[in-house]
Amino acid sequence: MNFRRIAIEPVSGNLGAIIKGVDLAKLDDETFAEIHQAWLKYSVIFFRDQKLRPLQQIDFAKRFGEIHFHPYMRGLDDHPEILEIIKEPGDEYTFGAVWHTDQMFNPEPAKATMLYAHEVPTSGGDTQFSNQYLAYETLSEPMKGILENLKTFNVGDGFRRGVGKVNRKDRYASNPKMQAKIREPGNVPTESVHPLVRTHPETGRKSLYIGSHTQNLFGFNENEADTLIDFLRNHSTRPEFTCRFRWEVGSLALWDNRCVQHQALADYNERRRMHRITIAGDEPF
Ligand SMILES: O=C(O)CCC(=O)C(=O)O
Ligand SMILES: [Fe+2]
Repeated sequence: MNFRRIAIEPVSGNLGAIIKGVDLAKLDDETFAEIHQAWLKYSVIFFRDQKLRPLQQIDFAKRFGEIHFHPYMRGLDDHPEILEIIKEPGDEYTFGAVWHTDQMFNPEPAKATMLYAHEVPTSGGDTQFSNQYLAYETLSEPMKGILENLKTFNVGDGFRRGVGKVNRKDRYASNPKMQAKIREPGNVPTESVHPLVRTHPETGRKSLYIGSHTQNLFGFNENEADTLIDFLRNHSTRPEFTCRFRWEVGSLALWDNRCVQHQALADYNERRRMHRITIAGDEPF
């Protein structure tokens, strides 16, 4: 596709692009169509210097599909579609600071996540993204053969692998503002079974579907599953599959959870405040 209304500046060799020449508060359908194509092509897109009120961000998000509401975190009082991600100096818990794909513990995970920066640290607090098409394509044929048709078991709280804190309130204890957003009752079940190799419903490409929520592989012994999961999590986040985004106030990122893992970097001790909207997705196949 030729891009006529937007300019594109890739941020790495394998995924991610900054889209230029666009004011997201005043978007026409033709420009949106190009943005959508760029999103499918680069898997994560970024915009700089946007000035969006909450309703304008919600309107842009709705162009990609229905809004997804987080199962156990509350959004803003006036705009429940928006979850404010906030970290204050002294907070030790950083939301999303491990490689993952959003809502993988959900039977119908959010297809996309949009993050819009309101306050950013003077340095640090970048976000990394990793291309899961490549993670799949670079596996050997015998390994692809083993992984084909495998199913993962995923949970919202890592009880066996991962963070090791089963109770959500405890997990968020060192970030009181995020802890206060946990819905009551906070301990709603968050479990899912998904294909380890999935097909993207829009691009038709296969990708690896794994992240920090993945606990087990069906049919394998625990140590077999652990070994494979460890290998795949390392492989799927190899530096050459990734890009890294430096936030500025007014930056907006939109990533495709069907083919991208991401992680927040916990390398700062200043206030950082983002407005996050997730878009509903379908059952992976
Ligand atoms: O704050 C970030 O950079 C990303 C956090 C995250 O994982 C998310 O918003 O889904
Ligand atoms: Fe995330």
